[in-house]
Amino acid sequence: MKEQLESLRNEALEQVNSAEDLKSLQDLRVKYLGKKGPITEVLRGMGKLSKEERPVIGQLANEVREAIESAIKDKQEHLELEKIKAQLAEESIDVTLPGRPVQSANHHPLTAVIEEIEDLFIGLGFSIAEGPEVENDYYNFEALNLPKDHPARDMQDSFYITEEILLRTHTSPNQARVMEAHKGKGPVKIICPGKVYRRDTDDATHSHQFMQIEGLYVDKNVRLSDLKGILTVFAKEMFGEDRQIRLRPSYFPFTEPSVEMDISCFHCSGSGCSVCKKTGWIEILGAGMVHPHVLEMSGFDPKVYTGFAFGMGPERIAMLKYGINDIRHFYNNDVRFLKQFKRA
Ligand code: 2U9
Repeated sequence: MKEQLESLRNEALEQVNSAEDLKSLQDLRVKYLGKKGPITEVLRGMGKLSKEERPVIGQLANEVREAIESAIKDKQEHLELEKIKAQLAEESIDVTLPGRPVQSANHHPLTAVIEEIEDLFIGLGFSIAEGPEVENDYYNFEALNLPKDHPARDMQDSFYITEEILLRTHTSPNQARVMEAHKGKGPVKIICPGKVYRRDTDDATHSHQFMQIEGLYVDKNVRLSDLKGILTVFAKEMFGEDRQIRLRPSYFPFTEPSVEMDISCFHCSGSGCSVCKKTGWIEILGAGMVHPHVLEMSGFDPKVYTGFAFGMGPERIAMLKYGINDIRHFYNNDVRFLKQFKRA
């Protein structure tokens, strides 16, 4: 019995020692220490032994069981450690690998130009005012000195929802709304940016939907020279410190007198090139003194108040500034175009 137990210990320890994984170790535990295992069997047969043999064999059987248990425990710890080490080696991260480039977004070039213009005018004391794109005939035309039969309406044909409701053809109706809300009391000093619509056929320089930025300053003693000063600051900030401006007489139903503003060519400084079509000057915007009748219709007394207004197309400004040759690029959302305008 003694020899049997000792050889059982040697056999079990050898097998535990050479176990290659946790599963075979578990099988060995069941085989040697389980209820149907050889040690349990020895302990169960103790009754058949003599009084003298019983404690000796009992002690030995316990020692063998403890030895096997402890060997299994040690081996289990060893195998678990090995498993973690293998896992760590397999899943290790090489922190020296270069990262994947992150795609950074940028503003749409039109948004960037509009925000640049807005910032400039905010710096000159103007506020931003936005209004509805679906307008009624009164604010879009009548309040701006374009009564129903006025020939200038032909140049601003729109998309009509009903006879009286249309998509606005300019941002001016919003200025009329703001003036009206001031109830005849100045100053009104606003910049109105936004989308406008015209029934035009799209080509490289026309679009049925485009952006406008208009400005309005109504107060006591506002003069054409104030308009000239503001526009000079604008031209220099947007197109370079050495820009000069010139005002040419023009006509708009809502301003009197009306002017068009040119800047000296930023490409050739006035000597004549393809950008300025050999004239030395580039047309930038339209402006004028608010027509007394327009002031009156929006609740301002033209004997007390005067005002200037101007309007420009941010697409045209952006096309000139960045050398873009087709207005449709702004609306096609081609990333190859859009990602060229990343600001530093
Ligand atoms: C009120 C009174 C007067 C706004 C003005 C212009 C001149 C002008 C065009 C330039 C190119 C629009 O983008 S464009 O098509 N605009 O030339 N706009 S004065 O005058 C106003 C506006 C509102 C109450």
